[in-house]
Amino acid sequence: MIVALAGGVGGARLALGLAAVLSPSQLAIVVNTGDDFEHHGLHVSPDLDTVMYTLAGVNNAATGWGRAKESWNFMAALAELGGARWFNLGDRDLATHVLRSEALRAGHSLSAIMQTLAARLGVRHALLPMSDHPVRTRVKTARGELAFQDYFVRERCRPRVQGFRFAGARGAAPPPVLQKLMRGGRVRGVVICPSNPFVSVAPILAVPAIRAWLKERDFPVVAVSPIVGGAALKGPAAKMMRELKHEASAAGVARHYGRLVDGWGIDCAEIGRAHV
Ligand code: FO1
Repeated sequence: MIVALAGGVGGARLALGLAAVLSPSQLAIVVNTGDDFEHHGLHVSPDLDTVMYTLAGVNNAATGWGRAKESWNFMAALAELGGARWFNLGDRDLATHVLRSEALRAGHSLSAIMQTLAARLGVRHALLPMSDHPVRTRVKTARGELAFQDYFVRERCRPRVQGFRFAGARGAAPPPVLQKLMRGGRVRGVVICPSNPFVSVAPILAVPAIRAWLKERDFPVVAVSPIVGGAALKGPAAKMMRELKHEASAAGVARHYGRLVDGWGIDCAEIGRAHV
């Protein structure tokens, strides 16, 4: 069994590639939930939904989030009534948030809900939140601490970052299915997908049992660099690296992960740039 650790778009793309060559009994995907937040009374799980929609083949490739063939009547009606417009919820995507919020309120776990929703979209691989407990990425900036979506969407990643905090991580446990996998001795390797090291992968590694499991591992960890030619595949990873005084290169990412990673997949464009 291979376990992939994934965040947003970059993670979803590699997860799709792995799912094309590994069967559901050979691959499980652990997804970041640090970006999750409550919006209009709905529980939004951006990275889980991006991976789910991508594996189901219904993702919106143009935006990198939400669903394909989307319409925006809800947002238009929201604007008409004076609702907040900074976070766009498509009409099709809205169904996911409504059903997930309803099920969470009924006491179901996030992992059980995602298993049901993913199965209904025809996804057969295990899509596992890093925890059923809430973990929220908080972005420390020169303008104070921001909730992740406020930084990423409302402020469009403009504030200079000074660091991150993962509220709730200390008390968070992996979901039961993942705990069983971690104890089962069937894992032959972990792949860290080309996701943002700071806000997509770090929250997963902040779950104590996951970090300890990787530290005491008896299997290899391979990572794919999210930085190609000094830029991120998508999103603010390179900007964050520069603001945190890391070299925005595959070598800089490798130094960031240190001994947690045994082997790297990097783009040839990076070889000339890597100051190892
Ligand atoms: N990102 C944006 O930049 N603008 C949006 O309006 C937006 C809406 C949105 C709705 C649902 C969803 O699952 C994701 C959405 N995202 C949007 C992306 C989201 O902020 C990011 O996917 C992650 O949180 C970072 O990977």
